[in-house]
Amino acid sequence: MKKISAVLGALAAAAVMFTGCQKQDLIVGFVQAGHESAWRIANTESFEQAFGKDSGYILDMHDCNGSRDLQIEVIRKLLDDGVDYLVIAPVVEDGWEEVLHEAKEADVPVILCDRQISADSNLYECWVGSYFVGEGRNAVNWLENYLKEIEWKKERTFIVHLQGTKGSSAQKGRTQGLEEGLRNHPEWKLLGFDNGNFSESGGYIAMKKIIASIGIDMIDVVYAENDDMAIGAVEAIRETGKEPGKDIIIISFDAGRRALELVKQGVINCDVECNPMHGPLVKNIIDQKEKGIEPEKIMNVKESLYDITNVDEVLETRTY
Ligand code: GZL
Repeated sequence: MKKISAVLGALAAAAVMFTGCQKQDLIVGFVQAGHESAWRIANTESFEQAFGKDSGYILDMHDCNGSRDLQIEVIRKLLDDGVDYLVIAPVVEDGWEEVLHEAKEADVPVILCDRQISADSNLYECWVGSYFVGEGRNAVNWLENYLKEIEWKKERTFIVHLQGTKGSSAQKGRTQGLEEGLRNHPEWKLLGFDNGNFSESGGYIAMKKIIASIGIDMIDVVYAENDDMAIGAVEAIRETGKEPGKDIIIISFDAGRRALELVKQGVINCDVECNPMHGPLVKNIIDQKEKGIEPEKIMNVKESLYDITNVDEVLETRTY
């Protein structure tokens, strides 16, 4: 009799232990591009909030400091560690096939956010991000209307182009938008361009180099592919005594708070929004997948464009 009660007691203890134990939190490996801009910091924070305590997930985030090769190295380590999901914000579009095949073989779902990659779309569940070509087209459309509005009289409009990280889909899309504008407007001339790698110092140095080579007086428009480079360019222009936003039209992308303040002050004339809040969208995708619901392959985020006429609508509520 004693023996039976001992066995029953052990079974009961096992049952309590089993039913009492928590569902293990799923581990989400987040392979972040870097920390190059205010946008990127806001993007990281959106993941830290979405996958925070009591979210049911553990976020294992790695800042890869602008290096695609380091991202690939981190992905292999996370696969070895046995993550349940991989979220990747790729630095550039190329070089992903091999490591994504490894993730597929390990049966670890991959979700892309922010920039895109040039790999077989069967290698990842979905992509969450912006329509970068559309952002560029919106900026060009704004410039067309603005030049009409101010009754621009010059026969030629000379544009300086500050490019973001070469080979990133944000750079490729925004550059395509400008290139289409230049093709459609023979009176617009690309006076100079340089790459500022989406950073403030990069934008400042690139702008200084262009001013040194062509002179400040020739420049009518600066098309900067993100706020940080635009802010750097504004500083370089101010050092010449010219007034950015008045003597030179400044176009930017991201629409972060710091740049929107400059839009309000008339220093940046147009800021095309690029929404960094991917964290909650990606968490929802994983929540759905855990319920057996497959995500849409492409999920574009909602975005707008701000200038002096509508910046007040967003400035007070902008948290990043
Ligand atoms: C756009 C993102 C770009 C931002 C930059 O989705 O990839 O990278 O425009 C950021 O600010 O550095």
